[in-house]
Amino acid sequence: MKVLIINGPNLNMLGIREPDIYGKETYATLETICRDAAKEFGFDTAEIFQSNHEGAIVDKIQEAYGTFDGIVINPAAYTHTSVAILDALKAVALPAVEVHISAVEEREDFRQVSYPGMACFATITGEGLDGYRHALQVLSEHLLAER
Ligand code: CA2
Repeated sequence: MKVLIINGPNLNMLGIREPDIYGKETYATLETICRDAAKEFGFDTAEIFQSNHEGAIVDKIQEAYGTFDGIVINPAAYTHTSVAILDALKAVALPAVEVHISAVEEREDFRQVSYPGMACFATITGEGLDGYRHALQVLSEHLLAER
């Protein structure tokens, strides 16, 4: 099983600013959490990709077609704006889980819509960086049940 983990804009700043919302852990820690959890839940390959550019994220999702079995995605601010990322997820039709570090449902009105989430079979919010471990567990269970 191969998983692609995608992180959107500014998540590379984790641990540097806004620790009250996103915690004190750095992006490097997030990568370690993802690699360890991917192994734990039976993924042979876990590629972790971060970009601040919408088109680069769309390109990466397209490249996943035929290469990866599933996607875990935190589109960050593009969550609330990007029909392009939604369309890319729909186009590749890979099982995808959306993850957010914060409890977006308890935040501002503009965070109450998720376009990419409309193409995801599960959404995990408000669990901090552990949410990525949870997302990988949910994706693994889904892929194993599909076999
Ligand atoms: O809670 C999440 O994971 C979000 O996807 C994070 C996004 C936000 O726009 C979404 O509404 C919810 C923001 C990511 C920015 O990350 C930063 C990390 C450290 C310092 C500043 C920003």
